[in-house]
Parts: sequence; C-alpha cells; structure tokens
Amino acid sequence: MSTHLPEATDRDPQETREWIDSLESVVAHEGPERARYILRRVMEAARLHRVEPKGALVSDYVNTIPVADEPNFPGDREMEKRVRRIIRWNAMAMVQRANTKFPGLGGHLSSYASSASFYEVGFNHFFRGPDAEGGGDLIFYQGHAAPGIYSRSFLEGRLPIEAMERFRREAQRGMGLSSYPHPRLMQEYWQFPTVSMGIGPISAIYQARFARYLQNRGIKNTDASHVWAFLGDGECDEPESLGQLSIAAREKLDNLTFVVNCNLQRLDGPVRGNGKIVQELEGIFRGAGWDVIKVIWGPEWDDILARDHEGVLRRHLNTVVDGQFQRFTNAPGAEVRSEFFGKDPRMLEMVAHLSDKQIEGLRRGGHSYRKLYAAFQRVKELKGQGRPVAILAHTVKGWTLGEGFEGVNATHQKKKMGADELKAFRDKLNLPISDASLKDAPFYHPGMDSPEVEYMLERRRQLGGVMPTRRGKIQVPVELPDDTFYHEFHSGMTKGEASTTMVFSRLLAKLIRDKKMGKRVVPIIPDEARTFGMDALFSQVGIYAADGQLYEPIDKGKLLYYKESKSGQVLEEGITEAGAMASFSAAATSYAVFGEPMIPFYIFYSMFGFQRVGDQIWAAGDMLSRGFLLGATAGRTTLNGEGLQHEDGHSLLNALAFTCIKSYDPAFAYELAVIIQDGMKRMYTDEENIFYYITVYNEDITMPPMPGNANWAEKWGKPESAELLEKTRRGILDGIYLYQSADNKLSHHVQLFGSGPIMGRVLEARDLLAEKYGVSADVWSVTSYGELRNDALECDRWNRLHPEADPRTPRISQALAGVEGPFIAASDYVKALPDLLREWIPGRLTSLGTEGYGMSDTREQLRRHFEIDCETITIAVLDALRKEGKVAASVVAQAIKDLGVDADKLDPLHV
Ligand SMILES: Cc1ncc(C[n+]2csc(CCOP(=O)(O)OP(=O)(O)O)c2C)c(N)n1
Ligand SMILES: [Mg+2]
Repeated sequence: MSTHLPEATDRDPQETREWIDSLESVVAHEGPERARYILRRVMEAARLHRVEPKGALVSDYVNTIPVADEPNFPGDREMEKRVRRIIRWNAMAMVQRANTKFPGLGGHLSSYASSASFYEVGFNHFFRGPDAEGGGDLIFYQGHAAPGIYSRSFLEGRLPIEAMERFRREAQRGMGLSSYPHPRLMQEYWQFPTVSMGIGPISAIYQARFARYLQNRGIKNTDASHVWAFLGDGECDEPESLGQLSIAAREKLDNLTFVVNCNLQRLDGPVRGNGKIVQELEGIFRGAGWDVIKVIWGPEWDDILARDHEGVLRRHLNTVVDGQFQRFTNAPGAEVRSEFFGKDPRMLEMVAHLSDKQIEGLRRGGHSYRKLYAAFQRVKELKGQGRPVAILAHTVKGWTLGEGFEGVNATHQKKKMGADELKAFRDKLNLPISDASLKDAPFYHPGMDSPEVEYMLERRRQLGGVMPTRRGKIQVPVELPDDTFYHEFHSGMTKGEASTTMVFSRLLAKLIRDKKMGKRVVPIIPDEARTFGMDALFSQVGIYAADGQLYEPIDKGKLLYYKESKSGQVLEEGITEAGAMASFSAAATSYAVFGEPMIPFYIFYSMFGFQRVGDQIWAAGDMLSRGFLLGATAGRTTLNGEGLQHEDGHSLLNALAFTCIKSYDPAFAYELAVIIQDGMKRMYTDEENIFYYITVYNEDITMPPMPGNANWAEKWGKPESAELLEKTRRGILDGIYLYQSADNKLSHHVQLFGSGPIMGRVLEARDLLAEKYGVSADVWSVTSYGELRNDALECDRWNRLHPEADPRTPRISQALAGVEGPFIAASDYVKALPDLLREWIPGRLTSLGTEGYGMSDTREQLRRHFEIDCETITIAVLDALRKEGKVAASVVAQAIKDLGVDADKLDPLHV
C-alpha cells in the first residue's frame, strides 16, 4: 500500500512536474481548501475513467500534522521532562528490584520506556479525572506498561514505597501491585483489564458505544468523557483489536481514540520486518472510517523534511521497511548517513549540515512531547466530527534504556539492567542517585513538596483528579421488584407448554416493563432473537440505533416489526459474539465506570460462549462484572438438528473454571425465576462481585408449580406450605432439592438426579422402573453441580484449617443426610459435572451425560445415542442395583433386550 512511485518509471518528468507545479500554485495562492476541492473533482474524474490510484488511503511516512499547525505547548516543558525522567527511573527500578530479589517474577522494561511520553502528555494535559465535570475519561492502559503507571502514582503519593516493593507479589493481600491492570486485584485502582492482547481495544470500542447508549437513552450524560485505548502495534495482529473498527466509525464514536505504540516490535522480533506496520494500520483504520494522525518523526526531522523539495526523502521513507528502520535505531550516525541518506545524493545533501552525532539523535515522533501534544490536541479539535481517531506513533522499543535494550529483538524479555546500564541510565535521566546505591536501583522520590510533585499534582487537580481510579460501590440504589412480581413463574402451567427460553423471554420483557428498574435492563443479542423467540422485544422496546431509523422497515404495520430507535433498549449486535461480550462487560461494569448500575442479560448460543469468547468472559470477571449470561438453545441433545458445532454439552463445565460465575442448569420456570430474582439481589443490592451463567433450553414442557405453593398443593392434594416453598427456593439456589419423593417404597429404592430437559427423561425412567422393575425412586432436581461443589470445597477447606471447631457441613451433605443410594444422575451436559460431587455423595453414584461430539438427529435418537433417555437411564439404575448386589446381571441383560437398547452401539466418546 505504499504511495511510493519510483522516479525511474516516469516516462515524462517534465509533464509530471507541470501537474505538480499547478497543484502547488493552487495551494500557495488559493489555499489548501481549494486545492482539496480540485483534487476531489479530479479524483471523481479519475474514478469515472477507472484510473484512480491504488492504495490512496495511505499517506506518506511523515507526520500528519504539518509543523506550521503544531500548537504551542502550554505546560512547563522542563518540569514535565523532570517528572517524566523520575517516572522512567522508578518504572525500571520496580521491575529491576522485584527480579533481583525474586528472580523469575518478571515484568517489562521496554514497553513503558517506548510509550512514557504518551502517558505523560495525557496525564499532564488531556486525561480528565474522575471528578471532572460530566465524568472522567476512560483509559485502557497498555497492559505491560503498568510499571510506568504505578511509578506515577508513587510520585503522586498514592502508592507507598512498600507497595512499589511488592510489584508482582500480591498473595499477601492489600499491598501488592498486580502484574498488569487487574481491577479484581486492585479494586480502587484499575478499571479495565488489558493485558490479554486484543481485549483492551475491543472493550474500548464497546465502552465508547455504551457511553453513547447511556446518553441516548437518557440515563446519563456521558458526553464529556473520552475513551483512550493504548495498545501495541504487535497487539494489532489480534483479530479482536481491529475486527470491530467499523462499528466505531458507524456509530460515529468521536469519544474514542486509539493510541497505537508503533515501536515496530512485538515480543520475538519485528511486527512487519518486510513491511510497514504504520502504513498498514493507517490503511485499515482509514478504510474503516477512522481519522488517522501519524506521529512519525521528531522535531529534529522538521528541518530536513523542509529541504525535501522534490519529495526524494519522502519517497525513500515510504519504501524503507520496518526491519531496516529497526536496525537504524542502533546504528551509529555515520552508518545511518551512508546507508539511509546515502541512497540518493540529494538526501545526503539534506543532512550535510548535521554531524554524525546529530544524525544519531534524529528521534522518532512518539518520543517528542511536542509532536504528541499536537496529536492529542488535534483529537480534541476533531471531537464533534463524528469520527473515532487513531494516533499511530512511531517509537523505539526500550527507548532511553541504552544500547542493550533499544530496538534489539530480545528487549521485550529483558527484566534487568547490568551495573553499567544502570549508571548510563541514571546519567541520561540526570537523577541524584549516588554511585554507591546504584547497584540496588533504589526508588527515587523527590518529596511531596518538591516542585516536580507539586506541579504534577496541580495538573491533575486541574484535570479532575488522579488516575487510574475505580469507584466500585453502587451509588444509585436499584429498586428490585418484590416477590409478587415472580408469582406467575412459580405457579406452573395447567395447560400448554413452554421452554425455559420462552419463560426467560417473558421474564425479561416483564423486567423491562417494571416501572422502577426496567430502564436499567440491557438485553444483548447477537443476531439470534428470532431463534430464541425474543423478536417481540424489537417492537416493544426498540433496537438501539444511534441514528434512529432512517428507513421504513419492510415489516412496518405488522405487530412485531423491526424497530430501530435512538432510545432503543436492545443491543442487537449482529453476528459478533466478541462484540456482544464487550457490550456485556461495558453494561456489567457501568455501576463502577459510570456510577449507573445496569443489568445486562446477554443471550447467545451456549456453544459460542465460553469456548468462543472465554477469554473475554475471564476479563469480564476481572472487571468485576455484574449481570446475566444466558446460554440458549443449550444441551447436547436438546438442540438436536444443528449438529456437531452447535450442540453444547460442556459450557457448564467450562463455567466452573470461572469462580466468580454462578452457573445454573434449571429445568423449570420457577427455578429460573428464583435464580434470577436472587441473582439481582446479590449483585445489585448486596454488591457481590459475581455474575451468572444460566442455560436455557428450547424444549417445550408443561411447567410444573413450585413445590409448596398453592397450585402445587392443589395439583397434588397437599397443604400449601410456606416452609416447603422456602426450602425449595433455598435448594434451587444451593444447587439441589427434592422435587418429588416416591409415595411408596418398592422392593428397591433409588435416588435420581435430573437437570434441564433431561429431568423429563428421569421422570419417565422413574415411572418405568416402578411399573416394570419394582424399583421406586426419589427425584431430585439438580440446578447446579458447580455451586454444590464450590460450597463443599469451601466447607472442607475450612474444616481442615479449623480442626478443633465444629465442622461445617456442605449443602450437598445436608440435602442428602440420611438418604441411601444408589444415586443416578442425568443431564444434557457432561458426566464430569455430577462426577465432581462424587466425594460428597453418600453412596454409589452413576453419572450419565453427553461427553463426545454432538450430531444432528431427532432428540429421541440423540438421547439414545448419549444414553440419557428413559430406557438407558432405566438400565443404568438396574446396573447400579446389580453392583450393589440387589439385582442379578440377568435382569439387567434382559432389560437391555426388552428396552431395545443395542449393547454394541457406538460409544459416543469415540464419535
Ligand atoms: C492474547 C495474548 N497473547 C500473547 C500475549 C503475550 N505477550 C505479551 S506482550 C506481547 C508482545 C506485545 O507486542 P506489542 O503489542 O507490539 O507491544 P509493545 O511491548 O511492543 O509495545 C506478547 C506476545 C498476551 N499478553 N496476550
Ligand atoms: Mg510493539
């Protein structure tokens, strides 16, 4: 995409010159606007004749802002340089000291070294703090630049020296500094986790969009707060980094700026050794509709470039590849003169007045405070134009750290400086650190009353307070609906059928209609509303669209039409689980980021959750998200026709690894309602830092009433029981409760566990066992193996560490106290889930489930295949009784035959 045109290919230089002269004359006499106008008209003509230039999106490899347009720098240049130098030193010292004392702790020196000036320009002049009018800016710091951010807080007096000494040593809570930005570990400090490459950028886009959503829906005026995302050029290789750029342009997010640290290196070596990452990124950003400001060269180049009347130098800059530029970072001036400028005598002439030393000192733009200030200021001026902006700043990785670091391929991994390097660094920064103490790389603080610290604090006062700052307490109480709101879901159905997905959809619609909290609900759907039967929401509350609806929808006039609206509530994300997940995180952290608690319900194909965007879900946990994830069309066999890639039977197992997630697999409407009601209370009233994963299915069943309530009493001819109702509620939340006990015990008695739609098959098996095999059963609904396990682990641990205290009893043990096995558990998820409880089950446990790849067929066939249908559950029960010596092997064998199960059928594990 280079704009380079070799001079040698010019067939008629004279003619070319005339064209250029005309243009230059227009610029000189009629101004740039007129020149732009003419060029646009010429381009129109060029397009008409199909001769438009290729790669027109990319400008020359020079600064976007001409020298003449650079604003005056308003700060105290010298003072800011001193501040910057102290921060640079301490950022190095914290990594150096940590690794000297505790080899292997790690950390990074070179990334902050290359980006220090970005942050300092921002902190001293642009980043609006949390107390700024209209709310503070939201900043995504490049993860491994964290030492620089800590060092600034140290100077500001926010972090004591003891904390600086505990970089990457956090196990002793309260003091340590996390390796990277982790809100979960430093809850009053970091706001956004960024170090998993790509997650910062995509989150920033959706964060900026969510700010607009809050604004357009009249929830909060977020106009003043700006989102800044700092990322690496290597990080741009991640699909998440660039994959959603177009949405930022489409939504006109001029409240968003990416600052890409283009040090031309990633971890192992050059980002684009044979190409030009800045140019590549410029084309991508511009193509996606962003404004791009390139900050390529420092002020030392201004004069040289001014001498480039014929464009020879520019053309050369456009062609030299990054690998070569990287080499020049370390090369002596004489070599740069001969190998770089020496390519053309006219270029040599341009630098003839410079000494070799001066040539060596030609800085990259990203290290020039003046150039960066101009770029940031331009961002401010561009606000209101409706376009996000990317600043692409050319830097050197390891800048100022000395020859062993600057631009070398191994720089990313270097955690320590040698004695000579420390000395050189100290000298370069001109800091009063004695030779004797140098070897310890001591922290340096000039004192809270030093001019440097007073200056920087004053700057922050002017800009609205110190950063990073996270305020995680809910400031606006959320008024949640009371019990009566949920009664209809507890009552069951006397006729007709519904799926848990339909029940969820009804509950969600009802929550949205709630006068008090309804506006805080954020339904998020990635192009699957119709699949989940939720399309009614479109016309009911509208799809959020910053532009409103600029067309007449094809289904206008129908009851359920596709309504887009500026105040629409539904985030209809299109086919991007990654984007939808980023929206979820933004909504789920709104209580802390914007001080407005929002309640996201993100519903997706359960298969495309944990395994597709698991890392983003992990980051959502880090961010202390609060909200609901709904894995829809769940179940390996319940979603039957879609086959191998859609049928999920393991997301609940994945969910277990995320300890801040409460995962549930409800079978009935009332279970779902109880879980959501309690979840909202825990997250939005009790302020627990948890969020939920709930599977919902598309199998229709007649929803039963909740044990203990009036309809249940009527159905079963039993007394209504508030006590049983409460016991059931508690059990649902704990993870298990007795759904139906056997009226009469037969010759053998067993315990059956059922979850999700497989509960229906368990109930069928219970009836068959009683009818044909003289086996009675109690049936338990297991809503969460994960919750039960975590509780049991917690009790066991406590008991181990408090051997003399009264032992705590896990909830699973409380529920099953005095209950005799065998126990047979079946669900539409993997056997590994019930297996997790084996240790606490007071008898033999047989786990049935869906290990193996799914396939398409009828539900009946799939359930036979995975051995979780009525007949195969029945066989498993008989086999458990055989193992207990209660029935003969021949009984099981006969049952296999009678029930028509092929004993030699394929093992689903091996599909
Ligand atoms: C998803 C992910 N993969 C790999 C890494 C490991 N990693 C950390 S930093 C880094 C290189 C970063 O290069 P760049 O983005 O150019 O940042 P720089 O340090 O050069 O500014 C890598 C590969 C990571 N943090 N996240
Ligand atoms: Mg890099």
